[in-house]
Amino acid sequence: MNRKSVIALGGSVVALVAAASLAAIPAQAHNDQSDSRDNDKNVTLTATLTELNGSGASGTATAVVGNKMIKRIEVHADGLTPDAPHAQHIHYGQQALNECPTLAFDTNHDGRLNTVEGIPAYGPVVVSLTTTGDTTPASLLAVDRFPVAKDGSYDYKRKNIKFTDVAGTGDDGGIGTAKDIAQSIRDGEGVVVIHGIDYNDNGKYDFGTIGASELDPKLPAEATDPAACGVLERH
Ligand SMILES: [Cu+2]
Repeated sequence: MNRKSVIALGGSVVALVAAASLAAIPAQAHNDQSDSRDNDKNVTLTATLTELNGSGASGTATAVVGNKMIKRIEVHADGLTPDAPHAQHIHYGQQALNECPTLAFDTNHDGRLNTVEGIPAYGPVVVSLTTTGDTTPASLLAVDRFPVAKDGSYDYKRKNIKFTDVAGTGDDGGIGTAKDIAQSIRDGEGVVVIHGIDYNDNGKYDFGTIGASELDPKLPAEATDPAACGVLERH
């Protein structure tokens, strides 16, 4: 072996060792010890929202989460049904995949994903991103307190949203505590979902094409079907 090839070999060993130690860093960063130390520290999360159900909607969300609170959150969305309210939530469930659903989750094979069909992917609602008042899952369908998409877009901001205990989001589908939910959101398991699609393009949510919502028979399914989705990831 000549001198040049020995140097080349030595170089690749160094590169390999460097790659191995780099690979070890993210694994350490995600162990339980470092997670628990995050409790009193603000973590910034961002989501890229992409369309569901062929809505044509897209957007971004940014949240700063510290302790058991969302210190601030912004959602910017466009391509939505114009001049209509859009329910928006953070979804999470210990038993969910904590991802956005694909059409594979369309369990009744009707070609559209309703909100309930998406729950195995994104989990139940843990925060209602309303414009005023209550932000708990109790407000998940408070259509008069969600942003209205003027010309199809909106910019939403809100501060100091407290996490609460939420039934169905914990171990074995039991109660998830505010603390555990906050930690899971900080760990990148929260999913932002924007709802509302005018499938038949008649300028309003109506019962015409797809009937009533599986969540509330008084609401059209057009008002509640998911239109955009993105995972709140930490960087
Ligand atoms: Cu939702």
